[in-house]
Amino acid sequence: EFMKILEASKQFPRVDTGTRDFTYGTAGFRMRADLLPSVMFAVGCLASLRSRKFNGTTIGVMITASHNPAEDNGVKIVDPEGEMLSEEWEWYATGLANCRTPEELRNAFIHSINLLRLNHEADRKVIFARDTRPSGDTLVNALKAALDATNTPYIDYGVATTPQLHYLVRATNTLGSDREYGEVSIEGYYKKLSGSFLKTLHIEYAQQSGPVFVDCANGVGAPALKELLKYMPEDKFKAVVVNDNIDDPERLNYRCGADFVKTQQRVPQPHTGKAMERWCSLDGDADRIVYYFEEEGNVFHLLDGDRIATLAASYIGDLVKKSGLDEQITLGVVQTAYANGASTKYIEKTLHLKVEFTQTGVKHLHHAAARQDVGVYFEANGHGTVLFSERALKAIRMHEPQSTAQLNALTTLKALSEMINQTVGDALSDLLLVEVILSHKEWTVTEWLSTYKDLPNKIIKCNVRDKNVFVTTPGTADRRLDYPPAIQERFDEFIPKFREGRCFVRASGTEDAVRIYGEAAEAYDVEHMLGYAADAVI
Ligand code: 16G
Ligand code: ZN
Repeated sequence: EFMKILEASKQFPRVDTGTRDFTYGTAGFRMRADLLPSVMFAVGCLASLRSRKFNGTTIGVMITASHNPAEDNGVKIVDPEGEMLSEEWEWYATGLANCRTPEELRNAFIHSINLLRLNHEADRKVIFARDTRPSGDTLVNALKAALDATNTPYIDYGVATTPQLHYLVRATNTLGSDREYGEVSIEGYYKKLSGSFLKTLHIEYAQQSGPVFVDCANGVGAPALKELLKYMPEDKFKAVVVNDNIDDPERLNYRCGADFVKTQQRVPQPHTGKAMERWCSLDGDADRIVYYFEEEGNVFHLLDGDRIATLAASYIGDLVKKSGLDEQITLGVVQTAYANGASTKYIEKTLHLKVEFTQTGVKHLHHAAARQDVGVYFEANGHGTVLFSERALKAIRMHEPQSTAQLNALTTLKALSEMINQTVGDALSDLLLVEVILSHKEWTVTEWLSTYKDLPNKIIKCNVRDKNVFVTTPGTADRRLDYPPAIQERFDEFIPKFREGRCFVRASGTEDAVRIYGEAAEAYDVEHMLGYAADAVI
């Protein structure tokens, strides 16, 4: 095996990046696709080790760069339950990916086996998929070469969304157990989503006000949504697929998709919608979704991740009460510092639910949500899901309903727990969730928007000499800085000048820059405050 690694890796030499290292960050490895083949080979080796660590439990590898431009690509590893790679292994990933020669890689591989005390004879299995990027094919070859060299059996699921691969990992590893997650195929994924969606319709179902328009960012979400629609009853679910051109890579995420809409606060271009239509946008690998609509006169209204979190929390919270389970199941919401202050206030004061804050990055939110009976987590950017604990699922299963109302609520709750992707944020599953809730509540987008009023806010990016000197205070979920101390002092001076002012700075995990977030009661105060903040930072 070690000889084979040495030989095979020669085909994928590391591109010279000077003193810059590759790092396995919150989004795995992500960079220009031409730098990636050697990284992909290293990730294949690591996935094989990760699987051996669990005695042959299936590990996933997803090749995607999500909302980045088409010339980028990336890769991340999916752990046995369908969750992100455990943090302590990121160090090994970074170590292997930065080896400069085949000999170094072989040695690092052997070294990892020793440090991790792995039985390197253990069984192993890897499954993988990729998004629609043109570089995907070449990168798959590098991955396969590593899996062959390490004698690792694999299944190639071709082009799929990120959440589909997470689903497949979990389904594979729970097959035959009492926690069976679903059929082990992409078809099984569609069946599970559509089947549970239909079960939510057991009670009277209000026809939605017109179809939902789905901007698929010209990415993998487009074919996936079209496939899903084949399983959905046309009279119950109407969706219009927009931006589905996956044959022209130039168009991927270009002036469309969830990231564009959220950061630019405007509709995807060129715009084809009409006033008051219900729209949403997915990102390039379909793990994020945001909603929006335009009023007459092109007034744009965004319904972002915070809105989806509040909608889901209020609806699921109601269902728990209506089923008579509120003594047994508590609901918690997890947000990051980027969540609009008005959404937090609404969750705490109006919904009377607990909010917990974590650092930015899905893995942090996911773990915090997993500690709740039912944990709703969403980043403002539209990545999120709802997690049902084993305890909650058991309570739902065992509860004897005392009335038809309780029975109905219970049936809906159970169906939702199946329809919502429990492994990771999933734009298609979240789409169905929002549509079900709006229908059941008989709400239009205007009613959804009117639940609370967002505080004006803005995020700016600052290029600084070294973003790594910006160290946030542990336990403050990115809200405060320990270093450089002078910067936090200055923030503490100007923030109180602005009504409902909140402002923080953190190093980006995906770009070589820091981001400053500001929110306040008035839009002009936000601008003013960000001016002070940028002065303090640069
Ligand atoms: C990554 C994270 C996302 C986070 C974003 C922040 C995952 C899968 N993705 O894309 O959750 O919002 O980074 O980017 O964890 P930033 O660090 O550049 O602000
Ligand atoms: Zn994504």
